[in-house]
Amino acid sequence: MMRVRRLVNIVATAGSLLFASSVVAPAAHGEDGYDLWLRHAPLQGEARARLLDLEPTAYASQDDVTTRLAIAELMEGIARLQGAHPIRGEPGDLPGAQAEADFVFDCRDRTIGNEGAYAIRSEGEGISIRAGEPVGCLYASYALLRELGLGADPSAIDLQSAPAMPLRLLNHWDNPDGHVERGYAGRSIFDWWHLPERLDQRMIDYARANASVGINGAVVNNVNARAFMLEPRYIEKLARLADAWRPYGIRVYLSARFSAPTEIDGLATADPLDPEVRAWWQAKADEIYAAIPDFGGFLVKANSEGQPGPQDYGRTHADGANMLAEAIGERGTVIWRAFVYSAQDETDRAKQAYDEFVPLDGAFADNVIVQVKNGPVDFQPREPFHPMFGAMPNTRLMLEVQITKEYLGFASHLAFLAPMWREVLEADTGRGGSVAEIVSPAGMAGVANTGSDRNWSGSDFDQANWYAFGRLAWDPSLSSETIAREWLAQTFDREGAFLAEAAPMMLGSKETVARYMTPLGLAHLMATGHHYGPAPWVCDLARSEWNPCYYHRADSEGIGFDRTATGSNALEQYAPAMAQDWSDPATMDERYLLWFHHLDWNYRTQSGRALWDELVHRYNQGVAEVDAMARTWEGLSGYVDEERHRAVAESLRIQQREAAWWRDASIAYWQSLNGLRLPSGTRAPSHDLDYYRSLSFPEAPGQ
Ligand code: BDP
Repeated sequence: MMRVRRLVNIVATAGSLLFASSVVAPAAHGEDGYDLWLRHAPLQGEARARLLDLEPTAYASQDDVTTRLAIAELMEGIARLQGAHPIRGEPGDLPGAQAEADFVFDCRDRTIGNEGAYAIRSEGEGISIRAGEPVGCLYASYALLRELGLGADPSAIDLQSAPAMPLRLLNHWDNPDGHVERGYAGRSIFDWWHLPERLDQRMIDYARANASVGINGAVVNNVNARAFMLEPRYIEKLARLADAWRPYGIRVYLSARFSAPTEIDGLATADPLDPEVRAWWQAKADEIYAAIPDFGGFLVKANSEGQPGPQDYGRTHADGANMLAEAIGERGTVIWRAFVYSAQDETDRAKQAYDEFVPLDGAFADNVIVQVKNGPVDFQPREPFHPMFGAMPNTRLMLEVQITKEYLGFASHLAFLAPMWREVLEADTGRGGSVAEIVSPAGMAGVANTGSDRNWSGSDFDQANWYAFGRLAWDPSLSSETIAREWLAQTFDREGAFLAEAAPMMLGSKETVARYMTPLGLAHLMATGHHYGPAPWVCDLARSEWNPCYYHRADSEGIGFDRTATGSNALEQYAPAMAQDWSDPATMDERYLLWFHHLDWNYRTQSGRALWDELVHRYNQGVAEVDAMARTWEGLSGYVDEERHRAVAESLRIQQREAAWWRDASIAYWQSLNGLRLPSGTRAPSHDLDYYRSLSFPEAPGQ
């Protein structure tokens, strides 16, 4: 039914509430990316005409702050999609009537399921939104806006969804002084200095962005934690954030430094079996819960890269985790990281987490989750999935991925990470299911890429990785293509011709980076410390496993890490079927070739080319693909506002230069070892090896 649209006041009634917003002129500034995927740009043509049949009026059978938000978000979003420019008004007190509303919310429908589950259906002339809990209604509002924004017919909506895993968390590696470890988007978004009195609007916009993709918690400080963040003054600050985020369904978590009792209160030990230490953590947990009743829990990096932990006292990871779990009790969760490797262990860094944790299976308390990185080394452009997945059937395991691109070109290289995460989630562990199935009772954590940059993530395309993380944690079966197209349409333009060019560019981008940085399963060839740029020649750092040479093992004869039975035998940590897949270089997926095998330079690869030629071929392919991406983007200027188009084009120019640098520096180094000529027709490195070795970037960000 076509109704007369009120152009001055858009009124939504929610039970006994009136929500009003007024139409204002569009803001004068161009697009700067701040609105992320929540722009709700006006629909055009038929899709717009269909949506104009609905009036942004809503009714809800109950009143609570999250339901109000769900309504406000939906009403505002619908108005924007219809072409109005609403600003939010104050909720008023006028009674509303269900019969007059086009959007009817029931956010306490117990038949729908737990937490975020929802059902949205076109009914009569309007749309009904039902959820078991108010946060489900909030997720439903965002889902409906997404669908309508993609052009769905409002009279044929039928959406049901529930989160695949309970914990969908961002992990911020933000320090209290505002520096972000591995952050490439400016300073931290958390203004600890001015909290609790001053709450930046960004904290609300952040919660909103997270909720819109189903993220339901944030660990707000670096895993390399400062003990003082557990002091009372920080608990106050944290409580203010928790209050601001609660309506959006975002719980706060803290990284806890294991030695905090000694550092904050001068206890003689942090031994987890010491009664005084246990009492300290108990009191600390009680203090936090008194201020933040829904505090999520602690994340702990222990006995890893110099962090304190239970092993300092001859205790195990389980002893440490269980002590904290007892202090927290049923109120929250202890998330214990499995990212550990020891300086004393001469075997293979890729094997160490498994060796330390798998014997502890079953020893962790029920409210402990062990958080495992996607691969066994460290967020490399390409790694096989971590062998711990599936190997600890009596322990809840959570998947940790890195949204910030420490090893994938920072914020200047375009690399869409959904395909990488999908590969891990889909991987069949051969031991009770896929990685997605193994982690579904626990969840997924993403190391955040947010910062104070106006566009949040340092580049427009890096927003897509934040978006993709949330969408996959909600539903790991979503295809990368679906996610890419959704994100592009909401962020830039819905035009089919635009999506047909831009989506494939995104989908191949991560593999492109792997080709020009670490082709054929090579890993960890980045420069020391900041990890910016190539330095495969570094062989003299104090700890062997900090050296690129440790990973590539190249010499005059060959290259690669032998992880078969003749080498470290890391393969045996996988289920036999998986180990089998990777054991024969002649038949395996060659993207993992040199991760598992050490081969002669003249080994014949599956293409028929010698290994050396194949390596050079892949470097060149990677560089050519970046050039193609830059051309594709150039051709899309008609679809994207000038400001953002230019910003992406400039990043692509950096990526073109750096991809060539990666290729040339790497080839020059391998040639210095193998003395081989370049395959005919190949362009020689622009400089000699000494030049590449002499480059130094002490100011590179994120260290
Ligand atoms: C490495 C990072 C380092 C982190 C560490 C971790 O270089 O900054 O502290 O991971 O995950 O990749 O703990």
